[in-house]
Amino acid sequence: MAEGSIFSKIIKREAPATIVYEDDDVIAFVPNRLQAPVHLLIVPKKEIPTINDITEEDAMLLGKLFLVAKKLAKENGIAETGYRLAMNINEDAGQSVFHLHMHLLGGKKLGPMVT
Ligand code: D5M
Repeated sequence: MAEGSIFSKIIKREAPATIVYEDDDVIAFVPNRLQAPVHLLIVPKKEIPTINDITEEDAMLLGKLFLVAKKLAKENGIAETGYRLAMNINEDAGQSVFHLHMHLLGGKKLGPMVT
């Protein structure tokens, strides 16, 4: 399901995005609709639709997402003030792009998690 998603197109430079980080395994870019003053998406290049699809062999990759999140939070000046890392999984959580991604949100006092 992640094949050919908009995120795969961004990774392959077939769709535009403001990319703020990239290495062999992970890319991070600005979403097209900001939900906080600082809002970034941290995305594994591997096409994994949701957390339901991860396996043991993805453990290092998932750890890398957190390391990139930590670095980007620091770079954006929100490491100390606070930020939220969030993943939406499937319909009830409102997942709209079925290529695994972590939202990094901050730059203001964030509201409650469950709405
Ligand atoms: O989050 C999906 C996220 O993907 C949401 O922040 C919008 C973002 N998005 C969707 N299409 C694009 C493009 N073309 N560029 C940049 N960002 C995009 P979810 O958790 O699945 O609701």
